[in-house]
Amino acid sequence: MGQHHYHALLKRIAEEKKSLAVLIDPDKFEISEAAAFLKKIPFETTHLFVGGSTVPYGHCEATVEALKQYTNFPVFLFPGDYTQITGSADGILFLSLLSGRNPEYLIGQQIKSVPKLQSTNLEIVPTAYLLLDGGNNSAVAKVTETEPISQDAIEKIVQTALAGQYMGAKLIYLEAGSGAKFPVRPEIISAVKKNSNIPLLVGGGIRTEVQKQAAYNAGADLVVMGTVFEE
Ligand code: 1GP
Repeated sequence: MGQHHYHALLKRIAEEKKSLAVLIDPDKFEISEAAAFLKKIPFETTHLFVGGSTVPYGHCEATVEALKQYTNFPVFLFPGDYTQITGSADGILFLSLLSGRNPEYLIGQQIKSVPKLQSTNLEIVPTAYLLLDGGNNSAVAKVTETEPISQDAIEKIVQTALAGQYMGAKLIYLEAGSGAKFPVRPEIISAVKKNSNIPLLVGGGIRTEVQKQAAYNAGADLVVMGTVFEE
C-alpha cells in the first residue's frame, strides 16, 4: 500500500492549491443516480469521501463501486465504523476521534478494522479527528457517545490537534458535524494551522461559497462538503 494520494495532496498544498472533497453518505445516496450526481458536483472537486454514521452492511461498497464506474477522482473512505471498509476504494481516512473519551472510537474500531485492512490495498492515512460543537446534536456525537469540544476552547482544540500530530497523524480533520448550524470558525482553523504542519481538513455545515472561501482563507487545505449536495 503506497501513499500516492497523500503525496499528491502535499504537492497540491506546496503549489498553494486548495482541495475540495465531496462527501457521500451511502445511506442517503441513490446508487442508480451515481452518474447524474457526479455531473452536478463542483468542477473544482478533487476527492470523493464515502462514509456515514449508520450505513447498512454492503451499502458502502456498492456506493464506491457505482461511483468508480463514472469517475477517476480518488475515493477515500470516511467510515463511521469498521464494517464500512471496502477494498474497492482508493484509500481510507484512518480516524481516531481525539475530541472524545470513548475508547471504542479512539482505538477499538481501529483494531476491529485490521483483518479487513490486511486483505486490501487501501492507502491508509492516519487522521486526528476532532468533533467541535456545530450548534446542534450531531450524528457523530450520538453514535460515538462523545461530547464535541466547544468552539470557545481554542487552546484545547489546538492542543488536541497537535497531540494527534505528535502521535503520528498525517491529517487533522476539524469536524463541526454533518448539517452543523455553525461551521468551524475561521479563528479556530487559523490557530490550528499556525501551530501544526500536516494538512488540515475542515467540514461540517459548509454550504456556501463564502463559507468555503472563509475556511480556505483561514488555512484549511481541504474542505469537505456533503449535505449541500444531497438536496
Ligand atoms: C460531515 O464534515 C462532513 O462529516 C460534511 O458535513 O454534511 O454538513 O457538509 P456537511
